[in-house]
Amino acid sequence: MGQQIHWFPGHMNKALNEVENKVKLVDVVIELFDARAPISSINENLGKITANKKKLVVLTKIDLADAEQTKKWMEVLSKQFDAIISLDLKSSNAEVILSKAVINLGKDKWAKEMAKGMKPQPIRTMIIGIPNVGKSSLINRLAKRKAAGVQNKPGYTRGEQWIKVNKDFLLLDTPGILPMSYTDTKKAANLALIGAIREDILPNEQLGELLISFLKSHYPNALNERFGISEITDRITVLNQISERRKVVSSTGENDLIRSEALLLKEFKDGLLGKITLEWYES
Ligand SMILES: Nc1nc2c(ncn2[C@@H]2O[C@H](COP(=O)(O)OP(=O)(O)OP(=O)(O)O)[C@@H](O)[C@H]2O)c(=O)[nH]1
Ligand SMILES: [Mg+2]
Repeated sequence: MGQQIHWFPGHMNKALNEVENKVKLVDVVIELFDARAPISSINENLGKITANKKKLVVLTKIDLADAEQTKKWMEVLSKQFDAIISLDLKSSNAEVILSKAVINLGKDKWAKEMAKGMKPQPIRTMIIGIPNVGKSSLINRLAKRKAAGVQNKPGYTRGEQWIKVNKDFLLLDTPGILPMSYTDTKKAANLALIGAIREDILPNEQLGELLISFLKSHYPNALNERFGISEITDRITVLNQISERRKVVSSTGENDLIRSEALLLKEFKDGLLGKITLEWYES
């Protein structure tokens, strides 16, 4: 697990500089973390750039995550950031919950403006986060428009724009950023497993091994319902079981473990294996 993984497509690099400039324009930074891997979602480059801004963390995709772990992470992360909420983007009150949290963080600014005899100005915000974490979905939700530009692949958003969410709250759209390199292969693997970076950044065998051994230790029943695997053993056995169950075979009739592994990874990423959090809070 010692290898370093580099990831710096041109637009990601550019986006980091753009965010640095845009951050200067806002009062509150809304950073999205995927609830299935909240720690791997923390972007250290972004943290430095946004250090002197109020930070509201939003855990996304809670419908795909383990509710018990989400609860624990909410508690833990609330001590590290100015505020934290979790959002189900399918529920109707996303805007109300977010607006309340933003206004709460913007109150200092309003007090200062009023002290100067000014009319309180809308709180300016921006949404940031790793690719595929739900930025466009949330922005579309807040802008009350159709889900244009929402894609289940990393690095889709490239442009920015201001949106008036309500009279108190303005929002700037910004692209997702990733750190330029990973010294931590485990984090990169978690991000690949949840679809936040391209899977081919790591070999499928490595992702499969990681996922299967994690499920074995943390969610031993996770492969039962979809694949009829009542006891998770080792990777090769599991892949053979999937091949047999789903009839994933080569032209010569042998189990196709490569395709079975891809299938497993895809079903996990799509949330078909149940509510699973890859990073557990270890107290
Ligand atoms: N299950 C579930 N899926 C979600 C949620 N939020 C977003 N998605 C899905 O996740 C995928 C990515 O969402 P986007 O809103 O495009 O994410 P993004 O952060 O804008 O992605 P990039 O622009 O690629 O960086 C889409 O398929 C969404 O439908 C959520 O809360 N739950
Ligand atoms: Mg987007």
